[in-house]
Amino acid sequence: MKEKISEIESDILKESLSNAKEIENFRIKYLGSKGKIKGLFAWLKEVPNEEKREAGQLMNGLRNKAQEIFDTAKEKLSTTSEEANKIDLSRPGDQIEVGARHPLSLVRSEIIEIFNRIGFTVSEGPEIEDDWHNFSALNFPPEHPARDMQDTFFIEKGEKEMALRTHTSSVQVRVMENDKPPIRTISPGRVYRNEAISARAHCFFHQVEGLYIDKDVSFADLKQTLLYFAKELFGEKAKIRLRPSYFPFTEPSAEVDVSCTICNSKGCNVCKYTGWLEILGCGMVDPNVLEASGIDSKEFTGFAFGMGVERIAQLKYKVNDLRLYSENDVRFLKQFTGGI
Ligand code: 2NL
Repeated sequence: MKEKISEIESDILKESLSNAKEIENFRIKYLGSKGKIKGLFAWLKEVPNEEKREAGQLMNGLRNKAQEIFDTAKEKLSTTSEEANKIDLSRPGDQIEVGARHPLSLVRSEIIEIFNRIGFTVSEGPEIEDDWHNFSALNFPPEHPARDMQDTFFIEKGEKEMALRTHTSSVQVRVMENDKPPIRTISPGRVYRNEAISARAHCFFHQVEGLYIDKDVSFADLKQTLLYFAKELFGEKAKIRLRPSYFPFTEPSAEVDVSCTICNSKGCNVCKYTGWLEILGCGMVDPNVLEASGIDSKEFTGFAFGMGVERIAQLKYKVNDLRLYSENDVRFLKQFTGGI
């Protein structure tokens, strides 16, 4: 009997009690209702009377020892995990970095707001277009260079040959096909050109195009609308000038310059000492374009214009490399604050 007790005692001392599972196993093995110590007490009946007293004391001692080892291990475990979970509420919080809006998105919003104020709605459409909406409906002749693989990204989509839109005029064709005049809308969006990437060119950029169709819309309406736009965007002192130009979808067509806001038209390296900055292209919608979309060109006339958001943002924020817009370098992006 004594041997059995000392054997269990030495076993107890050898046990490892470093985690909750081991501690629980210890309890079951020695102190539980089917444990080894309980088993010893059951034997006590068979111990001869003269030895009972001593055996009982030894067993009680063993049980108390096991209980003590168990209690100490359990307490140690709970204090260490409590220690680890303790949160120091007096510590300062982590700094949360506040982002800034992308310059292109700031400028796009500004352009949209300016045209919203004079009744233009916003229309959007697909970036993958068919030939009709991107070229044919816009009066591009079949052999026009823009239809070349070198200028446009073509993609095969099922039976039909599709292309990444090269301008958002395609969205406006859809508007003309679906709505009746008067139409007064702008279409902001991403457009694609098959060009080598450099500081001055990228294979995608962002446009805002505008379209106004009604009875008796004239070139004077176009000029005044664009003057209003230039003043809202660049300040009350801004002047505009129009130079004759050519686009397949407008006739007559013009390119619009705004007086250089950087040097007050005195001449600087941004305006290349001309005092003027080119900001957009425009013109009266070609009657062929109106007819292609089902609008009677004898009853209605319209003007249209298109501008590059990168170009306007470049002038506003003096960005000298187009690639900065799409590299997502935080040192660049952090510089534009226009509210979140
Ligand atoms: C530019 C020039 C322009 C248009 C876009 C247009 C749209 C329709 C009909 C006629 Cl549906 N014209 N858009 C007109 C003239 C110029 O963009 O330099 N864009 C960056």
